Amino acid sequence: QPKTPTRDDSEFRDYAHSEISRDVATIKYSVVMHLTATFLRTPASIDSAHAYLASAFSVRDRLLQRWNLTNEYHDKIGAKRVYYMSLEFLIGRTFDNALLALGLREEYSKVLGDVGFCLEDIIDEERDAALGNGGLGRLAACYVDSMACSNYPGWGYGLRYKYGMFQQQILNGYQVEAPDCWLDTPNPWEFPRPDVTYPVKFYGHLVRDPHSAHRYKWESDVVYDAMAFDVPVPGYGTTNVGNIRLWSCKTNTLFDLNKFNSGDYQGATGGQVAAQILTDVLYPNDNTNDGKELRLRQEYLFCSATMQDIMARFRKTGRPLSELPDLAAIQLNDTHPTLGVPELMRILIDDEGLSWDEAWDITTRTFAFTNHTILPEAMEKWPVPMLDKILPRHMGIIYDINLFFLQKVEKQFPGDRELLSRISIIEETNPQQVRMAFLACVGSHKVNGVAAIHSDIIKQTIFKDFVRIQGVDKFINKTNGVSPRRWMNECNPDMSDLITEAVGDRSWVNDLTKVKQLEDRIEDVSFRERWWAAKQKNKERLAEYILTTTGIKVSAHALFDVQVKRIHEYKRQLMNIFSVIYRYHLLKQMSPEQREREVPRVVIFAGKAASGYWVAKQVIKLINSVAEVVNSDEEIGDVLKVVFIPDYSVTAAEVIIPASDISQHISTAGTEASGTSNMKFVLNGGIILGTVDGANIEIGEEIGEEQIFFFGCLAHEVEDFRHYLRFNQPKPDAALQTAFDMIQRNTFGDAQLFQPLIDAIMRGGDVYLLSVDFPSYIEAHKAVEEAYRNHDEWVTKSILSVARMAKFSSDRSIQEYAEEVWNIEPQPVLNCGL
Ligand code: CGF
Repeated sequence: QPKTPTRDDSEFRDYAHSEISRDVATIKYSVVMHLTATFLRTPASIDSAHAYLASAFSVRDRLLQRWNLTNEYHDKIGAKRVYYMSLEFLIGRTFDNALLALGLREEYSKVLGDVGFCLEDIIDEERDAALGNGGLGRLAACYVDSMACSNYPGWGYGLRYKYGMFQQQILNGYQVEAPDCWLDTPNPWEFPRPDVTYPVKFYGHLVRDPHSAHRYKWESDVVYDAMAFDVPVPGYGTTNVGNIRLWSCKTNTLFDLNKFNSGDYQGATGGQVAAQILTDVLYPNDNTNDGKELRLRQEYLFCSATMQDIMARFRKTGRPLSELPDLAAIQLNDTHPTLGVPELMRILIDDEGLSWDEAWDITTRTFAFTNHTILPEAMEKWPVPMLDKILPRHMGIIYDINLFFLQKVEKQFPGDRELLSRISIIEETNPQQVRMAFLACVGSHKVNGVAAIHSDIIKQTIFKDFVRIQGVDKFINKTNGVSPRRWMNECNPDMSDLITEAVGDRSWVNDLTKVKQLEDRIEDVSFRERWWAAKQKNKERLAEYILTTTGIKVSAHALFDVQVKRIHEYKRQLMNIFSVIYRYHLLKQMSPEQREREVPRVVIFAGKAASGYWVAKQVIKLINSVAEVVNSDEEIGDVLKVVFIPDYSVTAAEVIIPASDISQHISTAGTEASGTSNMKFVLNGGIILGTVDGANIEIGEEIGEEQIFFFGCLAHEVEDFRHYLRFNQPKPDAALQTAFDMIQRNTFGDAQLFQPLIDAIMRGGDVYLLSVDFPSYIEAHKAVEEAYRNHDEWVTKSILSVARMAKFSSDRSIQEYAEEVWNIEPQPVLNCGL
């Protein structure tokens, strides 16, 4: 071994550890340097796109410096880290978030102003990082934000999709999907790591180790390289910077020079194309599992690279493998990363030479699993033949995991064959299927749901037998939360200033329990007026946004009634639009004087439908068809407007959510695991109209039932209603029947287009119970309207709600996970260097 010369690195260290000066002149210099040296701009060729890029790169310099410091420190002290494995991270924009975290917003505003740009316009140059479908991916982004802000050593792991969530266009009322080429322009918020690359095998065959019953050598020619990109996650008001490590399939090593030399140009690049496809696209399905082979390969590439990386970091510590769970906690965000379990087993047994029992003990002490849904269509299952072909070694490990598990259960409950077949990881269908939720459950030491009701439901349904077998303590609840940085401080500056005034400083951004102090201001007339003015300003901003995105002019003085989320039958946008139709009918019956007395309302929808989800797409079409008729009805004018905002995204949500008066979270009871937008709306002073479902329930408990409008049947009643409707024709009330009649009379265009939506209720068993909940839904709308007329009471509700929402900070969720699941501690790097 050649000896590395010892060098004095103290000077490098000093520079690396001392913060780049925060004064305006230094920032200006760094922006100008990036403009000229990174982007080759001359003063004449600077445009706002490059002003954004250069500013973002200069912010990134600071983040990366802190990134290094954070990781160097956590390595040095041997801190235990949590690894949050998620196939989705719905990050949105980073620039503004980073400026606020670093406390440099004013400085950058000045710098950009000095060179003729307005910070707000520059912020608008950034494209969303939309590497997620909806709640699950956004939750992951909030969680890594909270880890950084609360100084927990934690990383996210995910995939760097070349095409994120598709762009939604509305053409003739229909959703049309276009690719999201978000990496076409430089992405300042990632740092490529060619030095962090791992080979990932697929297919091939196994050679048994003659010395061990459990060890195999996996031989395969299909090997792809997964390369890391690090995405720094700014910590607000702390030096700590978190990280999301995203894997991308590297293609350059797959160029076949021999084929090229022999003239087979297509063949020469064939391997590259096959590899690249692996990390090209995010599957645009929320709450559905479509079982595509490419998706399985994506999942494995992700899991293998991640497990190899975690092991490489662990090996550097020199500690024995049995101590892996003392240094690493791995959280499975849904079942998508579950192949991490057999992959870690494979590494520990085949590469490290551990026995099965040693490996299993380490694995189950390391992993924990979050379930996000009980919808049957979302349950991930992989056909055994497919898994066996692509990952022969893993299929073998899964068989063994199942065998040992079933043997244990057989000992515990001798002779209960029914039980064995219910809990088997392998489902005995034709072909057999691997039930990923069961594999995740068996391979983890803790399993949690994402809201109290949901955690109870999973214990009574999919994991009922597992509770009996493994003990109830393994199954816990961790109610979701959202980041107050993005979902209050960043997206609602005026309301945030008022909270800061009430609290005395801005510390509530990292400690949401302080918003309680808003209650002291509840009688303060000037405060209340300014509170309402802030809401009004947000509504004007949204009215402007609606005008530019849809061409529809709405009055900011109307009640803003918002339902924005993925379009899904269980979320019941259809029930909402039926109620709009009914309202339209009522308005048409009224005299102009009567209409004058109505509360004017703008009903706002946004959300994407999975590209193959026909019903959801028809719902979008119906909403747009109703909008067209209502909005052009001069008799109706501003009393009712209907808007479908296209291309819902994190950035759109940041404009829409702060502007709501009421928001609708109206899933059939028991179907929405938690919801997180419900939290965001209330944290922005909006009121919920919702069912007794998901986190709505806990929000009601926290803020008081006077602050929330509940309606609809309860979760425990759902099965009885469904059973009844399987054998009996639904009986729509007069209001719902009116909506059906209007559609069927071609009021909103060709009735045939929408008949299947009505048929699903009238002939298809009304699975989502629209006919059951509609009467109480209409009553709840009336109650909302009455309450809104009493302006003073409404403002009180709005302030009280925010004041009592501390529980729904993702900081609280992360602290609970840290203490009860991961066993990790905050490790601030404040006194180390910077
Ligand atoms: O996860 C969801 C969301 N649609 O992504 N689930 N999944 N799968 C649930 O449906 C939401 O209720 C939940 O809030 C979210 C995050 O846990």
